[in-house]
Amino acid sequence: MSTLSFVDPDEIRTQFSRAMSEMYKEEVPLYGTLMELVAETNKKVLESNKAISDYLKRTGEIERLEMERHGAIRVGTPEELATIARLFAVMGMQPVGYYDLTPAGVPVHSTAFRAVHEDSLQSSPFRVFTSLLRLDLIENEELRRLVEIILDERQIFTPNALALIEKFESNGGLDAKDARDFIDEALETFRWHHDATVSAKEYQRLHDQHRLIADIVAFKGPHINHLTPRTLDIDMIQDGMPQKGITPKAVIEGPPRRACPILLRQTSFKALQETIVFTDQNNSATGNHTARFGEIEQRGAALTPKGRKLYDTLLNAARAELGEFPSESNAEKYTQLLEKHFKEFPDTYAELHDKGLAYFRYFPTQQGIASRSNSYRPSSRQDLIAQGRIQYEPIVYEDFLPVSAAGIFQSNLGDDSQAHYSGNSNQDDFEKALGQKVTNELKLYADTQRRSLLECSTILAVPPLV
Ligand code: OOG
Ligand code: NI
Repeated sequence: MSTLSFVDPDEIRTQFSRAMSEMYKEEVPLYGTLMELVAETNKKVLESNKAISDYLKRTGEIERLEMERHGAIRVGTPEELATIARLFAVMGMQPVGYYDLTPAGVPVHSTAFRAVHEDSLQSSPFRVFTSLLRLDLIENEELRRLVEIILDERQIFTPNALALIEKFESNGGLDAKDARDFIDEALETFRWHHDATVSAKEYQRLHDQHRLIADIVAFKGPHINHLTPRTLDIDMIQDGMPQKGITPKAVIEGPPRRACPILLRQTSFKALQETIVFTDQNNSATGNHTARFGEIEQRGAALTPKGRKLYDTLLNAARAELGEFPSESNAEKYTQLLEKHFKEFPDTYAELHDKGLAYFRYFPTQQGIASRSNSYRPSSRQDLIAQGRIQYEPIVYEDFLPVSAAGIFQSNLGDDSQAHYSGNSNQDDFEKALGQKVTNELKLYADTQRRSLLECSTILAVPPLV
């Protein structure tokens, strides 16, 4: 078979992300309402803020804005995780980063499946935050055994999805028809099923251990539990939600509002209570389950290890001074504390750049191209910047933040479910389950930065810049 007839994995991901959004809008109508609010807000920002709109046009981000979203799923076994990795690979998504959620009392560890090259991210930035249940943290042996038996019996992939994954792997791609079928079949894994696979009593036992365990174990598959569009002004969304009949979580996770956004700010609306049917019930006798919600994010610059260290220090300082978990009752105080502590974090792109706090992409300027000469020997990239031959823009942070993710989990599990796990972070176990190593996200940003510098040196005909 010729590779010419294969559909580009970036294209499969784009279409899959769209199909997933359509399905979720139907399943959770409030997500549709949230999408409308995001579209209205982004439009307002683009109309009133020329600097942002110019910036998004310059970097091409304006084209991915509408498509921008991430989702999240939770799987139960190493086998499910390994097969999910193969399914996402068909769409050009690789596991990036390792997140340990146990310090926040959530018995999972996670990665994010996403595209890794800047060109692929540009065509579709769709990511899926994927968590694996840590069965080793369930202390009750009998319950652990029950979980194993239930999970052993389920198959979360359709036979056709599995066949198409194999076809992709052996042929190196899928043609147009197979790609279309693959999207339909893959979607089934993420669909909501209102009939549980356990009895009411079993559900209660799982739920009593941890609400998340019931969500992972009691259903036919790892239903998508939220989808998240990207907004240009998350504070405006947080304030606008109640007017649309949406209840936001108490605080926005991540850094405070800034002139130069960094990393990721997130908020969500609380999970909905949904009717489910247990195996020992029928449609007239039903139970309830709370799991699915909507989230919104605002993304900013990716930070270098030095920048990230400063971020973690300031965030921890603000939280330590608050002295308790951020909640409705201390939300205002938390915002003030964040703002106070983050005054230490430089808030101009020039400082973020010169102090090595964030990653940047470099572009040759018109002037640089016009004055290109083979005899010019710059001593550093700072020279070229000072002479106006190259320019830079921050690289968007494509990943997640463990403290924020924990806050999102918690707000949707209810505040009554704080558990304490003594087990430690176990990236090795996670990678064994996954069947591969996760990519270090910082390396990807450094690679993108380096590639852009090399491109500048080629275009400007100067020796390779570092
Ligand atoms: C995942 C929560 C984390 C995020 O955006 O940080 C997350 C989950 O609830 O399964 O999605
Ligand atoms: Ni999320």
